[in-house]
Amino acid sequence: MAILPIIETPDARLKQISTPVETVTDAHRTLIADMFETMYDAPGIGLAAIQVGVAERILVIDLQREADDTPEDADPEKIVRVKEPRVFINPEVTWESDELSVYQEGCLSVPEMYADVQRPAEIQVKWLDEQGKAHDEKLDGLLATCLQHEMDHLNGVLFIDHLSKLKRDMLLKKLEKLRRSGRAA
Ligand code: GNR
Ligand code: NI
Repeated sequence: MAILPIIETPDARLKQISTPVETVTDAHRTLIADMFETMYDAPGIGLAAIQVGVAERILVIDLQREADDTPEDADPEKIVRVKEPRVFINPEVTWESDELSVYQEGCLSVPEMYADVQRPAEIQVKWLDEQGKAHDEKLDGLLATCLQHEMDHLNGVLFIDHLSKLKRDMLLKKLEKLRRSGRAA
């Protein structure tokens, strides 16, 4: 297993359209294991292969929600998170709700910037898992939001592309300033 470097905007690779996986191989499964390790380390709740430089339609998600029995005043270091790793290969949205939901999104490729994004609240999605097995499910909540964010990456789209040019340029300027002021890496 390995923690891979995460590509950040304005790297042109993030604009690439990723290609479908024809057959899921051991090499893909190794990449997926490395993607989980990279995502947990970041930390993040999702990661698309292109964010580690691989232009294939593969993404991983783990919402890592807090265990239901976590006390309100729990020490942040000790909060137990429920691990629920999910792999999506060649995901396709076949239906989306008219109802929208707004979520304050962030992205490991646009570090430390956050903005509200509106997306369909519910989606019907089909995909393959790491064994090549087909799935078809209706998803909602943060999982639907995160999956749409990740699927955007497969099409070269970042969450900031959903904002007005004014707002996007503002966030990119802020990020540039943060980098100049000596943000690590
Ligand atoms: O860690 C992440 N958090 C997040 C929050 C709201 C909506 C989407 C995301 S995905 C992001 C990790 C990432 O950049 N995935 O591509
Ligand atoms: Ni992202």
